[in-house]
Amino acid sequence: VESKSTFDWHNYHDLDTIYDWLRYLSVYYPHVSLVNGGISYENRTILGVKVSFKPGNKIIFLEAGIHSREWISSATVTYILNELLTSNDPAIQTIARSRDWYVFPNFNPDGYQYSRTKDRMWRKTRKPYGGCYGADPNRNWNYHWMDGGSSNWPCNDAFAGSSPFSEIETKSLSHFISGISYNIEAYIGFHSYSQVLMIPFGHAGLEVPANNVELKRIGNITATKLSEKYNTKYRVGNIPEVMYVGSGGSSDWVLGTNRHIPYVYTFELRDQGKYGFLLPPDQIIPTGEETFDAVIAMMKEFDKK
Ligand code: ING
Ligand code: ZN
Repeated sequence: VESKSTFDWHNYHDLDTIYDWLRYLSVYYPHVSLVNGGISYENRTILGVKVSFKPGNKIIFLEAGIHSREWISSATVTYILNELLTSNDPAIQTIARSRDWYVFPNFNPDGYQYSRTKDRMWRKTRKPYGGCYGADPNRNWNYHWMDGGSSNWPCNDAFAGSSPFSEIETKSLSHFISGISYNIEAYIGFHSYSQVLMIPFGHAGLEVPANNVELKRIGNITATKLSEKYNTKYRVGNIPEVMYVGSGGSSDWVLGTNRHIPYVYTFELRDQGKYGFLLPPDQIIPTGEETFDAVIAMMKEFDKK
């Protein structure tokens, strides 16, 4: 591991480059340690970091890259992670150090590398299913599985898998999350694109969280903060309200089977379709800045309780 990092936010990076940077952080920052979320179908590690400044903190969990073509998702959480560790702003330092952070830039490492090298628009895992490849890792979680907005046809981009947790990635990550769930204050997922801040649930039952009103109130404050720097407008609402019905998503499982987790949100980052998944790299830093501002604003609302 190099003693100085050359990682940057002017371009998107390969999985190995992201993972090397996480390893670098774990060596040179005493509060950072590596965490292993499991192993992918093609035997890659699902690597994350834990940032812990003091014992007893609640956890903010950042999930990114579950869909491989949504490169801005991974880039944004690495941006946030870097800010948490390097910001000189005392107010940011205080709030960053008041939580433990689990950051996973690549929930779907096989898909990410496939999107980097073979098919830029790849979304799913890479497990073979007859003649087609991959299940949608955001349709494969075991809560209201196959209850709307997912497909049982393996060639479909929203293929739910052969059974709940048929994908080693979602199965192992669910175990990892279960192991820390009682300490999680907020679980925040990142997708692209559309500029919406989503609240569970995504399944067809039109279920809403017990604290739906509070989640919407905080969501609106978060979106307002996000718009301040670059005037990037977000819509806020339950998943079917602001996107579409989709079942078996990670956020449905996280909240549905861990009702003690107070705050579960999913961002659909930039843009609104001009570039879509091919968001130009010169938008990584602005997206990172506004999204970090938004996450901090959200946490300030958590603190008011
Ligand atoms: N959007 C999400 C998707 O998986 C979503 C929206 C989130 C649906 C959570 C269901 C549950 O389709 C993208 N861009 O992937
Ligand atoms: Zn997605």
